[in-house]
Amino acid sequence: MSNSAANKPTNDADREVLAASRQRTRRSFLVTAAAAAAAYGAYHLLDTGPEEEMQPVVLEDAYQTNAALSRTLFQNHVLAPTYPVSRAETLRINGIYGLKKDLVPESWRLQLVGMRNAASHPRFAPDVTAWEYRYQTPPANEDKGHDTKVDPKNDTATKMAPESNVGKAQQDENHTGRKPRGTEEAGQSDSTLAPKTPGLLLTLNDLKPLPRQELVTQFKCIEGWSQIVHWAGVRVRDFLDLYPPEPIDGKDPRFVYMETPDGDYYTGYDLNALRHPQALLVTEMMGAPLTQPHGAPLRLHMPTKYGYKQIKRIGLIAYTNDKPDDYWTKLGYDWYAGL
Ligand SMILES: Nc1nc2c(c(=O)[nH]1)N[C@H]1C(S)=C(S)[C@@H](COP(=O)(O)O)O[C@H]1N2
Ligand SMILES: [Mo]
Repeated sequence: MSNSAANKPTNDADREVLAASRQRTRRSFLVTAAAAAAAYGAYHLLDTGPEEEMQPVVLEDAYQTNAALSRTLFQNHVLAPTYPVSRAETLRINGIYGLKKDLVPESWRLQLVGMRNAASHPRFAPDVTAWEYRYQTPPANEDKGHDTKVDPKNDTATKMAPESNVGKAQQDENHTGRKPRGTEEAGQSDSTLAPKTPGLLLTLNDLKPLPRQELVTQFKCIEGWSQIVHWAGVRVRDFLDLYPPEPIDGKDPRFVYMETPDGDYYTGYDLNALRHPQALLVTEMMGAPLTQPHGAPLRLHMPTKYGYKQIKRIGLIAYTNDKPDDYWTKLGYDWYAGL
C-alpha cells in the first residue's frame, strides 16, 4: 500500500484533477446511497471501477459520506456477491506487518478481553498480556544451539565465553516477540493492552463448537487489485454469541479492537459491522489450513471492507467503548474502509 499523504495536490493542474475526481466520487456515492435505500442490487453498484477504489485520502468529505454510508449498509447487512469455488484463486501475499517471524503454532493463543463473566470461564487468565508467544528462531541461529538441540561442545563453549550472552539477549527478544511492541512503520497502537489486563486465552479448540462456514468472495486491496478467494472458518457473529461482550452502562460496547501477537498490526471495528453474516474468522483458505504469511492460525475476512481491515494472525480481540486505533488509519486511511 502506498502512503497517501504523498497524494496532496501540489499545483493547479493537480487540484483540478482532484476536484473532478471529487465530483465523480460524490456522484457515485449518491448512486450507491440510492441503491442502499432500494436494497436490491446495492452491492453491485458499490462495486465500482478501480479509479474510484483508489481514492486518495485528501477526499475527506467523500470519506465522511463513505463512513456514513458504510454504517447504513452494515445495519442493513447488504451481502457481498459470492462466486463458484471454480473461480477462486490463490491469494497473493501482501502485508507482512506483525508476521515477519514465523510463530510457533502451539504458542498461539487468542487473547479475548471485555467478555461477559470472563472470570468464571475455564480459560480465564488474570493477565492475558503475560502470555508469551514464541517465534521460530531463524535457521542461522539454530546452529548456535538452543533449547532442544544443544550440542555439548557448543554448550561448553558458551559457559567459557560470556560474550556469547549477546546472542542470548537476541534470542530472548525472538522468544517473546513482545519487546519492543508495535515498532513497525505506523508505530505503537494507542489501544494496546495495559499489563495485568484480565481476559481469556483461547485455542483453536475453543472455536470448535461454532458452525463451520465456507465463503467464496472477492478480496479487494485499496492498491487497486482484487482476487476471488475460497475461505473457511467461523462467523464472527457466532463467535460474538459464544463469547459475548460485557455490557457497558447496560449496552453492548460499540467497538472491537484486534491486534497481532507482537502488536505491530492492529485494527478497529464497529461491533455491529462484525455482526455482518459474511464477516469470518478464517482458519482455511483455498481448501487448506492458513499459511503463516496469510495469517495462520486465524485471520479476519470481511468482503464488504478493504483488505487492510482484514487482519492476519489475530492475537487479541478486545471489546471496548473507546474507538480503537487502527494501523492504516494512523497513516491517513479511512477508519471504516467500506467498499
Ligand atoms: N497482520 C497483518 N494483517 C494484514 C496486513 C499486514 O500487513 N499485517 N495487511 C493487510 C492488507 S493491506 C492486505 S491487502 C491483506 C493482504 O492479505 P494477503 O497477504 O493474505 O493477501 O492483509 C491485510 N492484513
Ligand atoms: Mo491492502
